[in-house]
Amino acid sequence: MKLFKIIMTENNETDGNTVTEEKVTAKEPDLFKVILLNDDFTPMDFVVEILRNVFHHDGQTANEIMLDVHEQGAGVAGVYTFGVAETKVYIVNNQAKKYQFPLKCIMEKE
Ligand code: TYC
Repeated sequence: MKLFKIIMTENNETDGNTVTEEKVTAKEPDLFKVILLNDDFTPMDFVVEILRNVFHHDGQTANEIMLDVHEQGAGVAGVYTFGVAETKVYIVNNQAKKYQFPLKCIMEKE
C-alpha cells in the first residue's frame, strides 16, 4: 500500500491572480523493527525455529540472530510496515505462550 502526500501551493501569476496547485508526491510508509528480547529459559532451538518460520531467515542467519540476541539482550528479527510487524509480533508472542516459554517480541518505529 502506497500513501500519498498532497501539497497545496499557491502561485502568484504576473496578472495578479492566484492559482492554487495540487502536487501529489509518493510518501514511503513508516517502517518498524521487530525485536526479540533475550531471557534465560527459552530454548535456543525454539528461537531459531521462530526466526526461520516467522521471519524466513535461513538456518545460518537464524542462528546468528539468535546468538546476537542471547549475547546482546535484544536483536532485530526483521523490518516491516506496521501491519506486517504487528502480525509477526503477535505470532511470536502467541507461539511462546503456547509452549510456555517467556520469549518476548516487541516492535519499534525505525
Ligand atoms: N538465552 C536463551 C538461552 O540461553 C536463548 C534465547 C535467545 C532466548 C534469544 C531468547 O530471544 C531469545 N536458552
